[in-house]
Amino acid sequence: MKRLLITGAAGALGRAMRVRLAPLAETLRLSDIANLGDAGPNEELVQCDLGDAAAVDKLVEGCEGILHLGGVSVEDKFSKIMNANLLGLYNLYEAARKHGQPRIIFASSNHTVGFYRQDQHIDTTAPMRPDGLYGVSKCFGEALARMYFEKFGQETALVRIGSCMEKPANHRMLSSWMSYNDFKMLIECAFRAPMLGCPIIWGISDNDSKWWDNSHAAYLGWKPQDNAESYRAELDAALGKPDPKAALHVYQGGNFVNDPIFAED
Ligand code: NAI
Ligand code: 15L
Repeated sequence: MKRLLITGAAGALGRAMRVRLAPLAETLRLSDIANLGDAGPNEELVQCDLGDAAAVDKLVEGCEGILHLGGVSVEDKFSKIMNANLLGLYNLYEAARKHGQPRIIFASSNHTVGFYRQDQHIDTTAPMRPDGLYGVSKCFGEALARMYFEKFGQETALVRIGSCMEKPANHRMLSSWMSYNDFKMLIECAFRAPMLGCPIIWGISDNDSKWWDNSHAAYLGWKPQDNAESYRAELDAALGKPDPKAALHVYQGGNFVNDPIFAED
């Protein structure tokens, strides 16, 4: 494509995808509220707040695809979540509606279903069970995207990312982990698919241990290559045997279920 917008480009996933997705577009437009460093040869940098409707409108103009990673990514004060994840998402979808409806990949989260137990296997028809206000904001995001699809035909891949990082950091992530390379391939499949629609996709690698069923999304042709299982021995040696009673090993959302509601200043 000519121009791909990546929001949240200064964050952990944004930095990982900035390099990997360069071949996908003639120009990467990288945006964040935080500093983005120096622009590379095919990069445009835009520092702005997702809560600023006029700035987001300009940000989206001229883009053929959007990877939306920007926003609050853990439990936080509601006012912060509201600005970035609720208002910010509305601003993004309104801008997309005005500017040709570029396909969107929305970084949703496993925390939409965090209160399911790890011995439960679910698919995307399972009712949401968010484990905090952050999870609720991702439920809102999925609902908003769905409404723009039903009403206006706006296509979005709703990727419920498990734990996307270099390697799994604990035993829970033997099930929730997605490698950077598998995420990159999912993004390519979602942008290249002749018809995307508005599917929910579990963002996980081909892990031996699975809670989530992605069979409904086979039409995208995404075949994750990595498997968290190859890190089990390393985790056992570093962390010992997991405590089966700890929230981290009981709930799909792990420790997020114990987060408090953060007080406003
Ligand atoms: P991160 O916190 O490292 O990056 C998020 C970026 O969004 C940050 O650079 C931050 O400055 C930016 N941001 C926050 N508020 C903003 C605002 N008002 N306006 C503009 N930019 C703003 O998070 P990470 O790990 O890179 O995750 C990226 C996305 O993927 C997030 O939406 C997160 O919720 C989602 N996700 C990530 C998972 C993971 O394992 N890394 C798992 C599930 C979901
Ligand atoms: C998320 O949604 C968070 O953004 C990320 O920081 C991880 O904690 C991840 O979920 C997870 O559940 O491991």
